Amino acid sequence: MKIVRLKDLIGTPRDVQGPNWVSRRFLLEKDGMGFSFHETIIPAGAELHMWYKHHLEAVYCVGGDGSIEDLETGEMHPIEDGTLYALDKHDRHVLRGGKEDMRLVCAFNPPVTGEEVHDRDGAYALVEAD
Ligand code: 9YT
Repeated sequence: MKIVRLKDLIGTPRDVQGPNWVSRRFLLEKDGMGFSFHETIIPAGAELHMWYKHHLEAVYCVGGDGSIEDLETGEMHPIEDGTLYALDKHDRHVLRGGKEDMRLVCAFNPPVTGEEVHDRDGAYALVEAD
């Protein structure tokens, strides 16, 4: 059994920051679970264009607010505590922070290795994932 505490990830290579996001990677490919598991914070008012071409991702909001725009359909969906979105079609999307920082819990299949550069990982504006 593994026990992972957020406070022990801060400042380690599992604590990754971009201009519009912070992500703490609780579980990576090398942890052998078959998925990776992250907590991502999207600051209030931030905007991220993302496209995970080779990963499926489920994201569950546990705090704050924001929205997701589905770039395939043009639909906009509000996100708040208790909302999950699943990118089951490798959906291109725009994630926007709302009035408060948005706190998201994310799982990736296949798991993120931690070696991806952020644009390859789809987490940088307007850059395709690998
Ligand atoms: C919200 C979201 O897509 N989070 C993904 C995790 C992040 N891209 C990471 O850990 O690199």
